[in-house]
Amino acid sequence: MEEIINEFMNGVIARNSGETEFHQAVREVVEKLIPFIEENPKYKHAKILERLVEPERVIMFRVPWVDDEGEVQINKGYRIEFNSAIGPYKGGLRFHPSVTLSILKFLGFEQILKNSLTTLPMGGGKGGSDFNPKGKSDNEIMKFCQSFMTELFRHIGANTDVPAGDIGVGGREIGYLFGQYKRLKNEFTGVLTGKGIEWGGSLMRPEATGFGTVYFAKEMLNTKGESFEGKRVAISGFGNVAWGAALKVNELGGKVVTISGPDGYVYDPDGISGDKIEYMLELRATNNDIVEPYAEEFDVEFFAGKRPWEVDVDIALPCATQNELEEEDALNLVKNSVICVTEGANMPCSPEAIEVFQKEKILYGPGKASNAGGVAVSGLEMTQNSMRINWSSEEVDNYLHRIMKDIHEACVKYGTEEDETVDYVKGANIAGFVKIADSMLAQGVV
Ligand code: NDP
Ligand code: 2IT
Repeated sequence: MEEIINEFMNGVIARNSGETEFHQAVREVVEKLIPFIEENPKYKHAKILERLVEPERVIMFRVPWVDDEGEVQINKGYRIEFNSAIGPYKGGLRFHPSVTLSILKFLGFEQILKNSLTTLPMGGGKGGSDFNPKGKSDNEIMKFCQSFMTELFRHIGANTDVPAGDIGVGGREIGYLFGQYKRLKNEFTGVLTGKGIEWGGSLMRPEATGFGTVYFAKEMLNTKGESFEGKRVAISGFGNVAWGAALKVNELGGKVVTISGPDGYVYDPDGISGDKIEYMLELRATNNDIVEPYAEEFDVEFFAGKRPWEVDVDIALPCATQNELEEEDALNLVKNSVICVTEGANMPCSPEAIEVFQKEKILYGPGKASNAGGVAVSGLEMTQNSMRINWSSEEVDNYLHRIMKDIHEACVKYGTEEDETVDYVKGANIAGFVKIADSMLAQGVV
């Protein structure tokens, strides 16, 4: 089996040279899928996997704009329309200086399987720019978004491709992007999700990814007769996902003791709750991208240049970015008897870290399953837009809760091993794949 996997990966690496994050994401998936496909030859003969790793369309474009000093700036813009077997392309936009084609292809690839897991009819896509929002004025952000949409608008649509937010793209950016789309197309449609409540957004969308991650972790803990009650929890990041996760952990009786930024992490032994969580929103809004001011504001310790995984906790929720939890961090968590690691971010744990967790039989939830709540509520926003009605917070939250439970069940169904433990990586990959693969088979060689 190892040989077949290596041969497949060699092909992927040769055709997508230098795209290391994309290779990493594909390897994680095919390691679990190839043994399954070998047992199901119909997928093999139709070359479903070979087709799955090739995006249907990649759009790359220039984004020129003028900054507040009157200087011309040029960024790269991208949209990866990866797979439309089960619905219109769907996935976020990331604005961050680290954005490359490789990063967006890894995210778009993961999104195909994630969206399938949500049970909603959404294909996979991702986009973004190497634009750095750090230190930019509101006017500059608007100018950039308008220029970005001036090219993107011709490729997207409510039934074609529906972008949303990701790192560096929140409610403000979606507003500017939507305004420009509407102006260019002269139509008011659900072409983006994460919109404001007054103009077509869904209640609970800002909370959805973090809440969903914690609902998923709750289900995982439940398989061991455990819960969040009284547990110490390490969260990384201080953005949208980290914020939602912190709120829900508190509601379920857990204590959040860390958040982090690119500058380091803060350790708050009394717990990050109430006003302190609201302060996270203030921190993000400053556009300074540092978490240290939290430590000054609440008189707690700040660890410069360090990651929160060295703190003694029961549960870890990485919610910042890819490859932010590596082998050494995993060993630290294990040493401190962590019982559950659930990903709020996309691919935050390196392959070596995942190996540590799986070897030690620690509950490990991969992002494509555990952070699917964000895109799931995006799907519910699309439904509400189509119906031209708005659901209450309670209705959306009930849907979200049910979807996360269903995803957990699907992982258990496809990932339970002989010793009764659950390999959530295997479960998520196979459960997400089957629906896509069967749809691709039905639609012929396209
Ligand atoms: P935000 O922009 O709100 O926050 C991102 C956080 O991660 C910030 O604290 C950010 O700090 C930090 N971060 C980003 N890049 C790096 C880096 N290279 N090194 C260290 N820290 C970094 O984004 P979100 O909360 O929306 O996204 C967080 C994660 O969750 C991402 O992996 C995203 O793909 C994933 N996700 C998001 C969903 C959503 O609906 N928003 C849905 C599902 C997953 P800084 O900006 O200062 O670098
Ligand atoms: O990674 C993700 O799932 C997202 N950034 C959310 C995508 C979406 O379309 O809501």
